[in-house]
Amino acid sequence: MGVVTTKPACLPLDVGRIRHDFPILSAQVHGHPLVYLDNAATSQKPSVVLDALHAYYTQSNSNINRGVHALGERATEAYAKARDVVQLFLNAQSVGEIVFTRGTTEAINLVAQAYGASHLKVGDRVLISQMEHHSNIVPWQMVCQQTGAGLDVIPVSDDGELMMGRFESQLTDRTKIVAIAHISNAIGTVNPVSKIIQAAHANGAVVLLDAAQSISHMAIDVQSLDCDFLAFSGHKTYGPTGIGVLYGKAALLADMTPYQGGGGMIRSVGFDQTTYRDPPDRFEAGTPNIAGAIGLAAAIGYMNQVGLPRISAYEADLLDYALQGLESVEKLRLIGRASNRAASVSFVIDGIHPHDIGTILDDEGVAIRAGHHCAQPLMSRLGIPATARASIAMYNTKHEVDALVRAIQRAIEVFGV
Ligand code: 7TS
Repeated sequence: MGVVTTKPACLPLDVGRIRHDFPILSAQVHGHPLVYLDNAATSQKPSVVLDALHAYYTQSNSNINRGVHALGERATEAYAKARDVVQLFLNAQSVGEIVFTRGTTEAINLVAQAYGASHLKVGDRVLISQMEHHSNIVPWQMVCQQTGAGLDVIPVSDDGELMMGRFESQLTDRTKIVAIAHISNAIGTVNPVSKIIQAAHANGAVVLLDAAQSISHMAIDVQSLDCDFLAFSGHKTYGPTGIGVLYGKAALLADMTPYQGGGGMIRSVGFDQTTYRDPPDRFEAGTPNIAGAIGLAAAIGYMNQVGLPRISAYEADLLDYALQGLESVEKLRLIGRASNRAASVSFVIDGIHPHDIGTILDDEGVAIRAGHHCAQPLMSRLGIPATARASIAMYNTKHEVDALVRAIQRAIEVFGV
């Protein structure tokens, strides 16, 4: 009789192998091995991304969509291929739904101006939350000022969760746009975005999902989520800075007028009349970040190879370990206690300013972020000016979390609190 073996559906992530792929992780800082826990600000880049950038600039560098020459064709093809990679990654219906931008911030501004400015009028409402990053607040304030629409804000509980009961009553037939973070950059709350999207659609509103903090931590399928727009940045997803993505449903993009004009986005230009190309070109005026798109495609290829379900499982375990470690530190207070959380953990220690915590940790080679995390309204709600924040990526280890906890203990000793 043969022996039946069952293979685990998903082998655990091999962090040792992964760390090898990121050259910067072997750096020393102030005589200590680098412990990089500032991934919510930007992630480090694997060699495949660095190599893709190098190969592009050494073998294919050229402008795109104009060329009769070989390099121009190569660059054009590589840029188009990068868009295909993003389409598959998000499971968008077509490549026309993928607009390359400078990052999340530019993608949100694009929707605010190219959709919001022409669809909002006096009396309409835009609904955001109290835990948004400034880049999902200010563009909406600007377009509300332009159009006479108003801004509503879903409140956050003491635990750092959206108050969904309030959301349901705030959502009315005057709500035209709901713009919401998938994961809070400041406190790591994972928001119930499927519920929000369904409720918004039932009220006739479109939904923009700010996926800046979720895209490298969980698999996202825009068709099953049914979000109307989604924004993310390449540099937080193991890719280069200066490149990001706006996903928009084809029917919505087709109905939007561009908010920037220039080369590459036009069909024909006359002094009396100019006509625009179809999306996505319509929204990509000027020479785009060609190398950035190619680097982002390489980063997505890397994440796909490791597998987002595997990354999520590994990071969930690591985050639990970090929460336990931090909770064991006397005098440390965790900020944000959402039941569903990922990636980032914020804390304060009474008597030590978060910037001082950050400086002492840096002396030990431990990189975290201190400040308001571009979420000042959330900080006000929680009654604090700032926090210290550790944020993880797939290459972080329990050993590094131990180093974080040790460095915090040292900060407490130094300040004698
Ligand atoms: N939205 C969220 C949720 C973010 O976390 C960030 C950046 C942005 C938008 C803006 O992204 P950008 O790439 O366009 O700048 N968040 C952070 C952070 O937490 N620390 O540094 C940047």
